[in-house]
Amino acid sequence: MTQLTILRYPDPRLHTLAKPVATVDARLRKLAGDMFETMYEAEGIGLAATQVNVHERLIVIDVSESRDQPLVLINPEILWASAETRIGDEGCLSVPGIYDGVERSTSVKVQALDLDGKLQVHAAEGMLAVCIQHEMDHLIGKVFVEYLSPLKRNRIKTKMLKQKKTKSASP
Ligand code: GNR
Ligand code: NI
Repeated sequence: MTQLTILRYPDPRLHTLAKPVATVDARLRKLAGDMFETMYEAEGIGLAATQVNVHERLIVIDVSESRDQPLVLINPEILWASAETRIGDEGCLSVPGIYDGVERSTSVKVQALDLDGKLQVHAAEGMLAVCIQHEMDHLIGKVFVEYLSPLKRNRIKTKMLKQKKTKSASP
């Protein structure tokens, strides 16, 4: 297993459009395993391949308290999203320390391949529905701060760039 490096906003690579996964093979299973290790270590509830600089449609998720309900979504597509929405605070491993409200559908139906290459349909609500929508945005190069006002987004950008400077300057 290998810890992967998570790209930090405003890294332009976070805005890359991911390509569909061509084949579900050993390489992909290894990548999914490494993404779970990286996500659990960072105490996140989801991670999109985009965030580890792999531009393929692959997401790993675990929204359970007990951290023992891993879910892999390969080539995910939203089949249905509820008209009912809710504004909830979101965070992102690529934008550490920032939390703000984002409006999302409260429930979604999504189809995706699993690690056996089988097509599965998932009905999701609550935190899982939010997480799926957040991760699928990453695959199209979208970070949640893009839903915030330009003023907030620019403040976040400046804060992140300052943190980066301090980090590279520290001994
Ligand atoms: O760990 C995460 N928590 C979270 C909280 C609210 C809404 C979305 C998320 S996803 C985030 C992990 C992450 O950045 N995934 O891309
Ligand atoms: Ni994120």
